[in-house]
Amino acid sequence: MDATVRIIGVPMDYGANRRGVDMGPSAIRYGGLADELEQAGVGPIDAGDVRVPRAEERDPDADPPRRGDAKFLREIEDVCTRLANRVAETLAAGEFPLVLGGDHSVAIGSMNGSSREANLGAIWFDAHADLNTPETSPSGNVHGMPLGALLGRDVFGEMPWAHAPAVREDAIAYVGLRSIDERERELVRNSEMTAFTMADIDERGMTAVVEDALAVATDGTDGVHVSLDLDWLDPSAAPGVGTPVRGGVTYREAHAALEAVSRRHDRDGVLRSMDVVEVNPILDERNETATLAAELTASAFGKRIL
Ligand code: B3U
Ligand code: MN
Ligand code: MN
Repeated sequence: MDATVRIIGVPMDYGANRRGVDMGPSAIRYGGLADELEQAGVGPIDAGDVRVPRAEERDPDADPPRRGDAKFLREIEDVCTRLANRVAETLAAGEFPLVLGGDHSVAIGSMNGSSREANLGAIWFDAHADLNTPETSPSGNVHGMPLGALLGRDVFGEMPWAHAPAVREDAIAYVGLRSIDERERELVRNSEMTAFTMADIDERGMTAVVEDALAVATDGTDGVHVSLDLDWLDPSAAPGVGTPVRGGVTYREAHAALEAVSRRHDRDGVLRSMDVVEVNPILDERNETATLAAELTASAFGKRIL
């Protein structure tokens, strides 16, 4: 990575119904992110955190937190709008935006900002498909909806802060899916996105799958956003997440995946923005998930064993 990396923390847990992922940015910094990035040969600038109003500060007479069937959607709109501006400004200054979540709803802001001046592809490293909308969500939690929002599905089509028309549906590739809601299954099947599940990784190996995902995400786009949800990993390697799902990728497979991203970036500079989300230090064991998040980010940016 030759650009200066600008770290933008987003201590938000509204999309996960307030469960502790708001402490993710601190935990990832404490887990050694700056050191790791330096070992990758990257000069990071820590821009601090985007302000996330605490739920306790809300006007008690304001609308209830639910709007439709999406919890805290108004708060998420406010944070994501400001995050999108920060990401767009970072890119305009020739720097690389690295967004630390927070729950996965922050990707709505990162990708809106990153796609303002570019057609954007994406790689979605996640156990979940995150394609729900308020109409299909079983939980009402917006962290299960960021792709539904970005692609303007259902009510999100009328929300310009959420819908990002320059995010190219046919240039989004999932890697590592293994937990899809019943109604979401058809949505994924009928979408233009490419889905590589855990079964694909079992059969073909991580490196081949990620190289294919990169081919999808770079085809006809100006750059690639990498969205790394730590619940993509097996809970034995990353216990500190809100919704662990067993049968995930191993520690070594995860590094291999992000090293493949980095190799491709070295060849043709495809990476444009990244977020690292869903680290929950309350549920973690000795900050190991946050430390892994820092290490995997360094692998994506060029850290090598030798
Ligand atoms: N698909 C479920 C569960 C979920 C999605 N993302 C996370 N959990 N982290 C939902 O609530 O939409
Ligand atoms: Mn997710
Ligand atoms: Mn997930």
